[in-house]
Amino acid sequence: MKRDIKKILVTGALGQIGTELVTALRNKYGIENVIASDLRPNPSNRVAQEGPYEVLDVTKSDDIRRTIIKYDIDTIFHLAAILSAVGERDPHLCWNVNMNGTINVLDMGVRYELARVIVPSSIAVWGFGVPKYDVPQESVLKPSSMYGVTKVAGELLCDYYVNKFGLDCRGLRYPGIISSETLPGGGTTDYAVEIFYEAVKHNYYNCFLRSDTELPMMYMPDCIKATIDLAEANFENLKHHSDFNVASMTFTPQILADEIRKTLPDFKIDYNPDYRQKIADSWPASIDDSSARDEWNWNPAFNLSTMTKDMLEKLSAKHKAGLI
Ligand code: NAD
Ligand code: AKB
Repeated sequence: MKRDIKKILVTGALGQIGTELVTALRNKYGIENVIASDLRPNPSNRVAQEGPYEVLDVTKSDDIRRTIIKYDIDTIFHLAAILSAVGERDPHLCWNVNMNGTINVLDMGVRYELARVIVPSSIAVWGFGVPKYDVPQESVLKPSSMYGVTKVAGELLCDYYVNKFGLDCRGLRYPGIISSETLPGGGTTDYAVEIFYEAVKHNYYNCFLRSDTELPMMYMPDCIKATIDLAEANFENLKHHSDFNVASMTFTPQILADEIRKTLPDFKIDYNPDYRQKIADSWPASIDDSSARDEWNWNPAFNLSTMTKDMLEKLSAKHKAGLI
């Protein structure tokens, strides 16, 4: 069994998190040591221009096998997935990519004795019937979305591979991730990213969730820090493996709009909830992340006000430069 992180493969690397995780990993481990992969051939995306990039469909285990051998991979950050909103529109696609993709990655992890496999989970593991606030690490997992079903099964599968095959597999339950680099790929928390783009471009946003929908969120720099910190944590210190709660901030669309108005006083918002409201209503508002704090010193840096200020600065600069 390899132990060190030296040669990394990132699946789903063209997505919202992948584009920024690949850059952070390349800064840390060296450009040539981080292989980005996704479905699209010849993408214009920075991660594919700056360093190694492979076309890799996670539902095809031969694609994964070929890439592990080609680059002598020892660590996989498995980000390829179908998120909640797209998953509700196409549940079979969601099941196929999230479940078959994950078991293919885990099987290759065992076969090639990888040092580590990191598989993100989500607040989507919860459904109705858990407390709305400070959901504990150990809690009932009864999601009502197909995405949530695959995330619960994915966590259980990863823990099974830890116990059955001794594979070092780790995962964390991200809240909604907010970022200014790549747009999100079809989730329920996407409103908290779209609102910033629309505020900067049009001073107006038509929100697909109700004004009082409270959800846990996290700014991308904290998401990247959490992911790399967990990947690098000492295995012996971990009592949990694939299901760490990680929290940062909680707000509603109305609270976020009020925060944006501190910089853009004329910003206006309307609320026209669609099918995503039902998914959001099934998720908790805040979570207890004391296990992550205790086991690998998790501690977020951003809050609502610092995140909003940073997002508006970054997107205003992009807008002025004609990039958005
Ligand atoms: P995203 O939708 O932005 O990106 C996913 C990427 O996976 C896309 O680039 C897509 O092309 C790729 N992909 C889809 N099917 C594939 C396949 N068969 N083979 C290879 N690639 C495929 O997602 P993200 O936001 O970057 O999410 C990354 C991980 O984090 C996922 O596991 C997701 O469930 C989890 N997560 C994300 C958030 C969030 O708010 N972004 C929150 C909680 C959990
Ligand atoms: C989604 O909304 O589907 C994701 C998530 C919270 O997992 N952002």
